[in-house]
Amino acid sequence: MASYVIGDLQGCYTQFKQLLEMVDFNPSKDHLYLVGDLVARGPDSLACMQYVYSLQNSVTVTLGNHDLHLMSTVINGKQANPKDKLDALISSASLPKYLSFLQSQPLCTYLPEFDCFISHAGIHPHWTIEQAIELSKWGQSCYQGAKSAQFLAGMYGKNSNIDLPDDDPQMKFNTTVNVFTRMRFLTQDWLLDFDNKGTLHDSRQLKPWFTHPRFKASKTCFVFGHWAALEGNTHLDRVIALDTGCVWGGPMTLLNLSTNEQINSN
Ligand SMILES: [Mn+2]
Repeated sequence: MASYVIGDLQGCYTQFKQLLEMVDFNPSKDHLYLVGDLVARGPDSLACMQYVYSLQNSVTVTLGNHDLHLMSTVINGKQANPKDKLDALISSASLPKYLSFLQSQPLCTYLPEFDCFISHAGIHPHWTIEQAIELSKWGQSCYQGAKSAQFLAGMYGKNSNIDLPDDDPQMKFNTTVNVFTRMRFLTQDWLLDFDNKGTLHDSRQLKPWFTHPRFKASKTCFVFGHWAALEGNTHLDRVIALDTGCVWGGPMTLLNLSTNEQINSN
């Protein structure tokens, strides 16, 4: 049995299948973790969803911003942005089952056997693993529950705070979603910034979330996607960036959790 993590698919079905073939992925024995953003922008989001759905219990997805946006678009009956290239997926007769599948997936996961935490964008430096898992469960109850349309419609915007007020579920949901699926740079006070998606040296005022001292000597491994401009470089042993920008012409990257080996698609 092997466990693999693959970075952002974003509809790049060819490279996704190529990586699985390169490691001889066997869904009856192996487990696949996907860091999220299965869909949007790339050529074949429908094929990606079809294939991931077919893997069922052999796959775990930590949802990304594009996955949640797809959910929100469909559940709230909005038009998809043409640049997301989601028409074939949204007009598929199987869309309801794909949506239910996505709604059954978490925002983060922790694998004790590898001491490894996985989420789409990362973890806020002030959050413990336990707290992150609790927030993921709570957040999932929002996008899977009876008020999912409302929570998802209200998740947009650029609120930099990291408050988690129990008496304001929408704000708590937004903070949870923003950290797990949208975070890149943080301010000097470790608040969220939404305007920068460049590289490590773009800003003096802002710093990547993983530059907090907590991650420097971390035993726990943190795996994330979402930030193609990093080109897979965090300069930290235990913080692994897997979005290598396949949808922008780069490779797609797979991590073997048992060996720590990384493989790129062509
Ligand atoms: Mn993303």
